Amino acid sequence: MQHYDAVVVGAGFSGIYMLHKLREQGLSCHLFEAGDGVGGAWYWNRYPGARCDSESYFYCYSFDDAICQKWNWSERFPAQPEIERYLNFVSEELDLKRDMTFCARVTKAAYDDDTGLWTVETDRGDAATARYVVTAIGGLTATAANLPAFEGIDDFQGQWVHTGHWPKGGVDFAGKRVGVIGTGSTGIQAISVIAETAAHLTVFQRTPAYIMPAKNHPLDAEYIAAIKADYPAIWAKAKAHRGGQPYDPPTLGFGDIDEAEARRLQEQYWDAGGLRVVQLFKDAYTNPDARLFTENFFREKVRAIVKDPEAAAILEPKGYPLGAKRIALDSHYYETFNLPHVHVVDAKKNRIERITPTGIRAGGKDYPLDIIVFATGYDAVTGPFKAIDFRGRGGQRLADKLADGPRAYLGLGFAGFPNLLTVNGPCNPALSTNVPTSIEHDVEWISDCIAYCEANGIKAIEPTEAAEDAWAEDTQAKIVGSLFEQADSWQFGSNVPGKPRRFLLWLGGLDAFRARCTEIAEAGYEGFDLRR
Ligand code: NA7
Repeated sequence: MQHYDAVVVGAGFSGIYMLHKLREQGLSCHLFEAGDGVGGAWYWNRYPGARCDSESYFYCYSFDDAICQKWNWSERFPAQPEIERYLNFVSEELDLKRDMTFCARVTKAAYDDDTGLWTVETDRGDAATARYVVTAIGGLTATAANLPAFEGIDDFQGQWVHTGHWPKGGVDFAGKRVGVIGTGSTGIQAISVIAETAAHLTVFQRTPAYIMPAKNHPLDAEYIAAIKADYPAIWAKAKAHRGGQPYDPPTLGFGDIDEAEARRLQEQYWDAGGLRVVQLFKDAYTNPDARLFTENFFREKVRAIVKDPEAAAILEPKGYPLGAKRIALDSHYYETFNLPHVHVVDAKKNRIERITPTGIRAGGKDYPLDIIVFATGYDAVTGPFKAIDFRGRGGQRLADKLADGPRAYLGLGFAGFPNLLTVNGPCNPALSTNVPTSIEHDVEWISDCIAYCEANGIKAIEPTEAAEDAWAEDTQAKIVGSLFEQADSWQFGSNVPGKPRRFLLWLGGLDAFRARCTEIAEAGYEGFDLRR
């Protein structure tokens, strides 16, 4: 059996950088990846319209200025193919692919108490031992796609597909009657593109989202040059920001300007695209008047764009406060519902009862369909860990630890699982931030931690039960009184029937998280058991 110092699982943003860091520090490393190329979430999510809603110039690595200078983003908000190309470019620049095995899904990783080694197995029969295993499996991944258990799906005579593992050859919607279930950020992106070729499109919407125009556009050479010259300052700002974004926090309070001026700024920011509308006021989420003012602006926009008042009433966001669920960016989403062949069904009022051989039955009505697209999200954060049979000390199963909700120390490791380190694990802030900024932090922290163990003769490191308990509790404490409590969301696990309603992300802010992780490391890895 092949032996390595470290095995990395997954070749997305996390795994690519993790492999580079560990290799750079002289360890023998290998990476296993289920897809036939690098990309991770950006490999599997090749559905029509798939696009990032962080701006391209900071949705990328900062660690290597040569890479920053060499790569040119073509659009303000990068589309899936470009992000996949970027990750291939980085992997090739750093010559990483020679240490990667593709089409190899890790199915099991077990720790041997006697040897202190992990054995990692894949679905195609690879097996390797390693002293360290680092998971770079993401929190919203194909292995943990959420496919609601609708009755009748096996009898559907048409084609169905989940956005999280979209066929590489694409899906041909031309002339087809298409149904899309789900209007989270994925459905919102896919719907307007599917509508371009489908003969008829029915959208089944359970909860209307707060959506802003992305106003995506190509980037010109002058803009790109200015960004490249400014990268040191951009990265410093992103790393100090609670959301990992290189933005100045808003300074304007809702009461600081009159309503006419507030309205003028809202219009200006709406036209500029991106998240500015919700970042207009520093108290947009904490002051109920500010929030209502912003929520009403969204509702007015929907009513102004969508011509059919019945459709507008279904689409306008309501029933939960702004900020309680993820806000989405769109390209012509609302305008799509003005097309004669596009219809929206209120799937809260008219619940999807079943899939029939010829379509979907909702609210007692049959919708004949040729293709059903499930844009129904993921068993987020804990799902990808439960999809692999991780066995720790004494054969304990990680899936059992996670059965009652998210647990992990800092989202970087689990008690009972020595030398298993996790980039963006449960109870980590990453998915509430600009993810690559968080990933870089976690990868660098893990790499430093392993270097510390190697330098100090430490054979095994794992969080103590007490530290893990305290962090898991703090994760829940952080959201008490927050808006998140007022809605069902994947962040709460409430999109997956039977999943405990426990918040999956640590919401203390990336800036505070970075500071805490540094303190912990400087204190000799406080909260960890280190065995020589
Ligand atoms: P999300 O945000 O979890 O959205 C899933 C959508 O599917 C959402 O509109 C759900 O409605 C809907 N859904 C889920 N189950 C059902 C059933 N049973 N019936 C009807 N509708 C259903 O997933 P996305 O893929 O859009 O985005 C996930 C993250 O990936 C995103 O936040 C980005 O960070 C990247 P609901 O809102 O639960 O009523």
